[in-house]
Amino acid sequence: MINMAPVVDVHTHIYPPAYVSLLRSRNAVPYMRTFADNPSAGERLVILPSEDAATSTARGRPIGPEYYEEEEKIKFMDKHHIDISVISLANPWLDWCDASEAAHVATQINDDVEQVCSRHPGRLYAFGTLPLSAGADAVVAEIKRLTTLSHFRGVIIGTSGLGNGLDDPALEPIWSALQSTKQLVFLHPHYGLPASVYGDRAADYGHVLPLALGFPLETTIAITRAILSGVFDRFSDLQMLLAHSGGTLPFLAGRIESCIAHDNHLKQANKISGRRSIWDILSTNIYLDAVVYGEAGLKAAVLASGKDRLMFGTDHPFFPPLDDGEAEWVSVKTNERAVSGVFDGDGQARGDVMGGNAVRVLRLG
Ligand code: 5CU
Repeated sequence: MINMAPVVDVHTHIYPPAYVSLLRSRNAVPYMRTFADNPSAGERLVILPSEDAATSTARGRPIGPEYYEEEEKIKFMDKHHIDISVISLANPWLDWCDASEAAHVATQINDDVEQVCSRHPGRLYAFGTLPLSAGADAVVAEIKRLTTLSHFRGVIIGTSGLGNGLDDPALEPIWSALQSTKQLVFLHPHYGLPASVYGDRAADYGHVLPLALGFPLETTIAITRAILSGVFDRFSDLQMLLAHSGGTLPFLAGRIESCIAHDNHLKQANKISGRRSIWDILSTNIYLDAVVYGEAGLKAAVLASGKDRLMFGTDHPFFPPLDDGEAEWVSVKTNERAVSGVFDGDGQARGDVMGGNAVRVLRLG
């Protein structure tokens, strides 16, 4: 059966103008700058903690209009036959922002993004930015305000929450507001793992270790802490979309569940019986993007959460081709090919993952 659903990209970032101005005004991570000792490298974006210490080609990454110009997003969508994108501010969001300024900056960025979406009717929707460094009251206020902006369908957050991770009791009013306003939480990594785990030769391998392994493990740890602390027991209607197919959660869910069942500390604290299982949470509260670049990872995601909870994404503007900027992006084709491979012979499911699920869940169009 042919599925006529539009193709929707739920994992696609932008740094709107207000954010770019802030990055250009800074000298500490995150910042954007042309380095005097390497001007031919052009303007560089330095966002990851490990990037600042690096030298030459590993120091930041080249940044151009594809990171901040809306027309570049539309061109990319057209080139890759993407009908609708749900754009989100890229990491590290406002995690670093001074508490006294974060609420104002979040408002400015969300208003910027609302305007961007309005200029492309039917093509762009968004996940909002939250002023997490300003504390729970400011965050709840922005969550409520987002419901008055017509293109927002949820929020993007990093793994640090208010600074103490996603098992922090101080997040409860935020989970409550997100649940009651029915906004999807797009959980995305940024911090990776401590640099020491990558060893002395990590810089020889560019960004591979932090991005390929640090990011997914960071997401896995963050969501597991949320689950262990009972967030989904207390907020049973809260819905989250996990970046990169949940990091490694689909693959490790069985092991986590088994460790819980065999943990004497949890037993003594009476925290084992009555809790919801990870499998139940995965199939009820968790959506996974299909940004995992291979069929094995995607099959684990389907087995864990179900084909009706999986949504295509690209991670644009990250992972552009290294050589031919005009070509279709290998990173995008790899994800598309994985979806086609896993749903070979099931056109309905392929179409749902490529866009139908996002249209239904995010009320697009
Ligand atoms: O290449 C990278 O560093 C990144 C990043 O920072 N954020 C993201 O979403 N994808 C890739």
